[in-house]
Amino acid sequence: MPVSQFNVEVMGILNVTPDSFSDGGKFNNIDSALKQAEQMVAEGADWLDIGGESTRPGAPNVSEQEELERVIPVIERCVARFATPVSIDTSKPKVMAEAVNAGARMINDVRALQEPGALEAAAATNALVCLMHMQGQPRTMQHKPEYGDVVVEVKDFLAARVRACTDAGISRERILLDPGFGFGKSVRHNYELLQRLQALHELELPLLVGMSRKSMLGQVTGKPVEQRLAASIAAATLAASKGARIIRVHDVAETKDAVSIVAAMMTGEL
Ligand code: PT1
Repeated sequence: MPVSQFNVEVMGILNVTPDSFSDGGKFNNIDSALKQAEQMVAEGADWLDIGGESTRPGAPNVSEQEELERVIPVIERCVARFATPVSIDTSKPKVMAEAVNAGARMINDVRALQEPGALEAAAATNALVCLMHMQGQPRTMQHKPEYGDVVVEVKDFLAARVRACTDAGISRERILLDPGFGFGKSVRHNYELLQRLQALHELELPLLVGMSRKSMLGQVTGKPVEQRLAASIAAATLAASKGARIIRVHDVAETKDAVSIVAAMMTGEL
């Protein structure tokens, strides 16, 4: 990679999933999501990734109506209030369309536009599209993930999805790729993907990666989710040094500092 092309963006995670312990209803959720967004913007987030469907291992499905009610009001308010571009984390065509209509600039789909109507919905926008690899579905994906060569299989899958996108009228300039850490992968699979992340550069598209607080970090450090900051920073630093373009994280300020050190090393620009 030419040093002049080195730049890493930090994407802040904004989950808009209901708080079952709060009886304040949807207003409370919108309010607390906006407070969180405001903090991530102040910390220098380059993107806000807004999602209303949890896709972590074991998570249940959410209805279209529920997802729309969770994310659209938050996207509208973030777009109105902040200059930071917004990404919508969804697999549902209707949510993609309404989110972009509300001002979202990236469609981040952990199912890589494989749901019926998703390719067409994305093609009808001019948003960026992040295509992620997942083996199986969130509810069951960690049961027994198996691969021949995980890197080859992820790369072949992503190449096929890029082709499906370009066939549907989504130009390559709009596409980012994500290996999908923690999505139907054993701890060994995840670290092999991280070690060989450069192999995905052969597809010649920017990479987005998310390892923040994930169990692949807990399985090495033995720490619960609320004590994975240092491991998350290490993972972000490694991904940045291997040329990832966007790092999706919970802890924006800390990750910005970490990737700024990688950038200083890679470019010599201080
Ligand atoms: C991701 C990602 C995402 N991750 C993109 N979008 C999640 N593009 C949601 C665990 O093992 O990596 N890339 N949207 C969150 N998913 C997980 C998966 C959360 C695994 C936790 C784990 O702990």
